[in-house]
Amino acid sequence: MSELNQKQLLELVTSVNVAPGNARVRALVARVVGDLFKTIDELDVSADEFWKAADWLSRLGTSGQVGLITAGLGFDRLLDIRADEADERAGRSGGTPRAIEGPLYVAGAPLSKVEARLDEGNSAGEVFVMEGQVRTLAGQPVAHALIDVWHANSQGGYSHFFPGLKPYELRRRIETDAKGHYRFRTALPPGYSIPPNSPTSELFEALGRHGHRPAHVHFLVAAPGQRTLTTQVNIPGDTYIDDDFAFATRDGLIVELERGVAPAGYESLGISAPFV
Ligand code: MBD
Ligand code: FE
Repeated sequence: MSELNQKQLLELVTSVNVAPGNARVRALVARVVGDLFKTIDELDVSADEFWKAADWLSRLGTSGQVGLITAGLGFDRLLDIRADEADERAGRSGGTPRAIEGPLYVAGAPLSKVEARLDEGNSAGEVFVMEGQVRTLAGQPVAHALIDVWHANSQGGYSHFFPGLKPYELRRRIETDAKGHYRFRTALPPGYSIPPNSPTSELFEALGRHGHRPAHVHFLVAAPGQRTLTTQVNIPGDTYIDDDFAFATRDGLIVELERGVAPAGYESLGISAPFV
């Protein structure tokens, strides 16, 4: 092809020459590639640096860490901030704040009605029970809502991603009763850390950032005719409660723990006083 300057090259990269293609994709690619061309030019990126970055991206993909880096670079929280802003504009305020799904959700966990044990009686950790009620923003109970709950084990690892856990260990779906109530028993999780010696940890080291999340439990709450809520609760007292690498903690999501108390009426979940 003929000689090209940078501007001509960028125009050619996203010019239509075979089929109409997809205008939205073209607009997005033109902007992102244009911004990268500009970055390379203005920050004087060398060929070595560029190919090192390309290699890092390849390794990131193979290691399955794309969803980890999007969270660590703030994209997941950005989408939540934008969703919050849209809610505010639409006058939908209040309710449990949303929090990012993260990269470790697995669909299809065992389903039970009203209550569940996530730990199957063999996960190490402090016994933790939680109960609640699913309500609409107007405060109406939501009958038969479906709640997905998932969290890490005592090593900070999630089933399906970390060796040594059974399929769906520490993951359950619970259908609420007619008044929106649910409850579960599990093993209180510790925090999560980015796997060492991985593409994500490499970038975080270069950025001088840590890769820790405070202890948390994830929820996905769905019901017919309702918008789905993706959220988390945080366990108080964690070192990283205000310093989450994934920017997913929120003030309204830190639960209060009552320690050393055997809740009454939990015999079906294997709890009876005196509490051990
Ligand atoms: C997690 O456990 C998590 O919840 C998020 C958001 C990112 C990485 C690991
Ligand atoms: Fe998590």
